Amino acid sequence: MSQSTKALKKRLPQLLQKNDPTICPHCWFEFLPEKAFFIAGHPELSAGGDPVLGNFAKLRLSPSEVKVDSKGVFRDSKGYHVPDRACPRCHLQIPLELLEKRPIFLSVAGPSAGGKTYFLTVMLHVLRLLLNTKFDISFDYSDSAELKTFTDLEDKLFNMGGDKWTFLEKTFPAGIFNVVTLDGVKVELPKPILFLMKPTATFVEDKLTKKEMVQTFALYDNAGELFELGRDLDPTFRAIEHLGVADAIMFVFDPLQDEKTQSKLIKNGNKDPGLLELVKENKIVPQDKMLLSVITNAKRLRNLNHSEKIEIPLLVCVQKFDVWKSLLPSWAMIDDGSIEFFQTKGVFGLDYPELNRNSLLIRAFINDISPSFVTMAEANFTSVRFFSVSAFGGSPEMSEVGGETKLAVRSGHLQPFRVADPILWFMRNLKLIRGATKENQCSNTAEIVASDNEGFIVKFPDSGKRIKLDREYAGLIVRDPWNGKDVKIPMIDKPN
Ligand SMILES: Nc1nc2c(ncn2[C@@H]2O[C@H](COP(=O)(O)OP(=O)(O)OP(=O)(O)O)[C@@H](O)[C@H]2O)c(=O)[nH]1
Ligand SMILES: [Mg+2]
Ligand SMILES: [Zn+2]
Repeated sequence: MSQSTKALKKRLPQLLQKNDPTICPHCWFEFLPEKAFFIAGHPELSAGGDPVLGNFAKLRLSPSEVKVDSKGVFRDSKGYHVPDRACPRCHLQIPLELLEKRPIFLSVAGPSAGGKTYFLTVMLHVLRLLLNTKFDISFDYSDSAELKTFTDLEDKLFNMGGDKWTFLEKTFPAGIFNVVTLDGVKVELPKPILFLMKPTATFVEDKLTKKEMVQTFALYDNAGELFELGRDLDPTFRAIEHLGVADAIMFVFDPLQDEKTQSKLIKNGNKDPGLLELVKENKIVPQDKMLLSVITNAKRLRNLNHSEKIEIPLLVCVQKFDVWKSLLPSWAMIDDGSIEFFQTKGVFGLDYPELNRNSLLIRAFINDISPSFVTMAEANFTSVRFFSVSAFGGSPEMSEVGGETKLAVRSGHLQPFRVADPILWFMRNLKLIRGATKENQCSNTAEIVASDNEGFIVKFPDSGKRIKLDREYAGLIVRDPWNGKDVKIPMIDKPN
C-alpha cells in the first residue's frame, strides 16, 4: 500500500477505495463495481422493457452481455455504445463516480412542517457556494435520473427572478418513489439527492491528493410522518432504510412544535405566520419520540442491540432560528459564521472548535425543551452536535401564489443563517475540508471527573454542573451553558 493510500485509509476510515465494494444509493445493495449492469443502447433490446423496472424502462444488461471494442468502448449485442450503468439488484441508474468510491450517506429526519425540505435545499445551495469560494472544492449535482426533482426546488427558492413569491410543497409520505420489482414483489425506494465533490484547479492541500478528495454524497429527504413512532414497518416500502447505511443523521428539530416554546414566543409577541399556523392547528410534536423512532429503525437496520451505540454522528439542526433566537440568553448569542481566513497561511478553514462551543449552548436550549431528547441522543450516538440554523433568516409571509394563499418567501431574497454548519462540521470530521483553530486564553478550568474511551465528564467551576463531552472538546475553551462564563476544558490523554 502506498504512503498516500495509507494516509487516506487513516484519514477517511469509512470511505472505500476503488475495487472495494460500492453501495447502491437506491436500494443500498453492496456490490463490486465490476458487477454493475449496463443500460441497453439499441431500442430493439428494450422493446419488452426490463424485468425489474417495468415495461417502459430500458433493458439492463449484465456485464457478461456486453462487449468491449478495440477502443475500450462498451457495446451491447447490437453494437450500440452503453455508457450508463445500473445497480445489479434494483437496476436503477448509478452515476459512474459512485462506482469509483462508496458514497457518503446522509439521512435527514424530523417532524413534518419542521423545515427539513427548506433546510436541505438552502443548505445545499449555500454549501456549494462556500466550498467553491472558500475551500476550492466543487460540489455539484451528480448526473442521475432524479436530478430534476431537486434542482427544481433550488430554482424555486433562488432562480425564479423578478422577486417572485415562491414556496416548496410539503413532502408527502406516499410521495415520489422509484418502484421496482425485487424477488417478485413491488418495492418502493426513495430518490436520493446525489452530489459529486471534487477539488477545483486552484485546490492546494499538502496531505491529500486531488484524486483522494473526489467523493460522492447521497442525501435523503422524507416526509416527517414517516418518522412517527410505532408506524407500521411495511417491508415493501423502504423509504427510510437509508438510516441503515447513513454516515451521519441530521435531525431537523423544530422548537416551534413544542408547547412551552410556542407559549413563550407568543407571550413575547412573536408574529411569525408559520408559528401562528402551528399554534392554530395545535401542532405539538414530542420530538424525543421521533428521535426514538429514528434510533430504533437505524439499529434494526444495522443489527445493533438496544445497548449498543450507533457509531456515527447525530447532527441536531435546530431550525427556524430566526424565530426562536429571542429565547437565548443575551450572552449566548451566536454570530453568523465559522469560516475564518488565516492570514499567515493565506487559506480559509472551518473554525470547528467554535461550532463545538456553540453546540453546547444550543444543547442547553434543547435540554430545557426536552431533556429526554438530549439524553437519548447522547446515549445512542458516539457523537452528537447541536446547530442553530435558519433557512430563511426571517419570517415567511402569507401570500398569493398561483391563486392560492400560502406561506411563501421571495425567490432570491433568503438570508440563510448557518445552514451549512452541520455538513461542514461533518466534512471536517472526515478531514474532507480544512479545519482551523484560533488561539484563545482562559484561566478558568473545568475539572475532569471521569473518562472513558469515548470521552470524559467535566465539572464546570462556577455553576458546578457536569456534562459528558467527547474527545474533540479536549483543550477547548467553551462557555459554561449555565452561566455564560468561559471555561477551559483540560487536555486528556488516556482513559482512567
Ligand atoms: N421562520 C421560518 N420558517 C421556516 C424556515 N424554514 C422553513 N420554514 C417554514 O416551515 C414550514 C415547513 O417547511 P418544510 O421544509 O416544508 O418542512 P418539512 O420538515 O420538509 O415538512 P414535511 O415535508 O411535511 O415533512 C414551511 O411553512 C416554511 O415556511 C425558516 O428558516 N424560518
Ligand atoms: Mg419536506
Ligand atoms: Zn440498487
